[in-house]
Amino acid sequence: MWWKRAVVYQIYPRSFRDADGDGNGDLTGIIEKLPYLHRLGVDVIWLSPVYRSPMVDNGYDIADYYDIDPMFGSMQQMDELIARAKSEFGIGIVMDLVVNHTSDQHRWFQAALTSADAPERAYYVWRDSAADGGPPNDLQSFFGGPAWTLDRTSGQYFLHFFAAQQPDLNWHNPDLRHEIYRMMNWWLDRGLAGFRMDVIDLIGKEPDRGIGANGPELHQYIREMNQATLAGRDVLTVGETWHADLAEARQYSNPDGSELSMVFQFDHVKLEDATGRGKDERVPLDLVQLKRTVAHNQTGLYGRGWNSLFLSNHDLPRIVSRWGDSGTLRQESAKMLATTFHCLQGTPYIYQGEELGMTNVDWSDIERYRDVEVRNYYRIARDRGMSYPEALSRIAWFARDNARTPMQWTAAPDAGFGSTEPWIDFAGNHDLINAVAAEDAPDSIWHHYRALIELRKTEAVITEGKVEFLTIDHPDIFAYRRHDSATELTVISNFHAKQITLPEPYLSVPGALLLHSYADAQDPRVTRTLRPYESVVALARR
Ligand code: TEU
Repeated sequence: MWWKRAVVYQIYPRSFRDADGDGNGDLTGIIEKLPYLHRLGVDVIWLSPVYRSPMVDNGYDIADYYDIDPMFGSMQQMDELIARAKSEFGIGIVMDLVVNHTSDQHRWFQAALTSADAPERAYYVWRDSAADGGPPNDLQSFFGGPAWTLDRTSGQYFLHFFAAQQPDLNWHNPDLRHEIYRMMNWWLDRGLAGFRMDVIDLIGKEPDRGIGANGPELHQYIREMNQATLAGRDVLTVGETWHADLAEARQYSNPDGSELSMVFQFDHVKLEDATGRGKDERVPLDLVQLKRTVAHNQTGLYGRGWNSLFLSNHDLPRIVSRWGDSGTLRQESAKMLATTFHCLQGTPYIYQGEELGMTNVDWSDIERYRDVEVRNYYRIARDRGMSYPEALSRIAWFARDNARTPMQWTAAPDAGFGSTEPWIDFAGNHDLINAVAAEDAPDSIWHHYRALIELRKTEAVITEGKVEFLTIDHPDIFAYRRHDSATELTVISNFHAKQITLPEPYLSVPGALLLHSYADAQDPRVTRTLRPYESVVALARR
């Protein structure tokens, strides 16, 4: 279970590095940047999809699982990436596995459209219209609007939980499942280190009963998949499960290895759900609720499963803009957030640019956004009468494009991303925020991430130690202890922009300070205060 000690770096290929100058990132660009990732210290790259795709959802709509999209390169370059990452840098490649749905351009769906008798017809989910001729029921797409689209030729509707160009696969069909396992083995045999499984909690769907996530046969399929593909291979598997509570997460990450290594739980990034408000509303962070949520899963999975640790991905706005300060305290707040999550138990995931403290965009024109989800949201909101400024302000807060602007390598006009106009605009601050500047500055966010990764490699307590949450009701401080028989590590973070008095119990925290979110590293036990976003790690040997 090497993945318990691993740190994963997520690459969104289209926005990472454009080596061939077509405005889109590519595999050659990733190969070129392997030394950078090695200097940061990561063990695994999770590559968002690079398969052949019409790019309605930037590769999450796959037209051919056995081919690389020409936008990204070729199968030969993919093999080269897998081989060189491993042999030159000891880095494993985890591919995105998108098997809840395909692209409507996949040959299975094309065959299904051509003939209602084609075997592939049963790979998808078809239903007759309701009595009024409308969709079979009112299931909604996660991208807005009905989850059913009419196929005029057959007069039947097909299911799509995402865009209409992403028809859902029917996992109840054994031939389909067999095809998926064959494909997974084909990739694993090429030397992959594992899979990140896109919306895997939807594969047990029962649309007639209105069930998307956590269907009755979900875990049966995961176990079957495990037996057919993963069993006997030492790989990292992580399920993207927006609907996994603690009980579900335990089942997926059962230490008996019958399902997956771990899952992404999203409770901590969708706290607003509990307030009944949407992700398009600027709900301030409820820190106590965040701590309760994290503590619930940390203690609940201890010894009974495994956590993933993340603050960002390609679907979420930039964390420093959301929970930190994207202005003057950007460095301090980004380091505080990273420290707080990286010292918990689990496998940490870093999303490209997070290690630089990249920020949200500040766009006042809808035309600059590229994401299908944003475009659908905009259309529906405007149809319902929302004003243009209101729609834009909401989009600026939640848009996935926030995370998808080109990676900021240098201060040059093209940000070192590539020499032509990129497919999506720059966030617009790479003169200040870029990898070259970050590597050059010893007190940068980048060096802080490097130090956190190194600390994980040297201190076993971070992987295995017990976790105990401290002053969970405190409105500003996120603090916890990790301990084993040899070591005690304490993290104390001020999550807010105001200076506070360090509460009494923390004055006697043992050990030397290893990490600090401020460049001038004062000891809060001496100053008796925590400055805005001040965060420290103390380590004591027993
Ligand atoms: O995301 C699943 C998912 O539920 C997201 O649509 C999420 O609700 C939304 O992005 C939050 O803004 C996965 C992929 O990570 C995402 O990029 C894909 O668009 C989606 O599946 C469909 O494959």
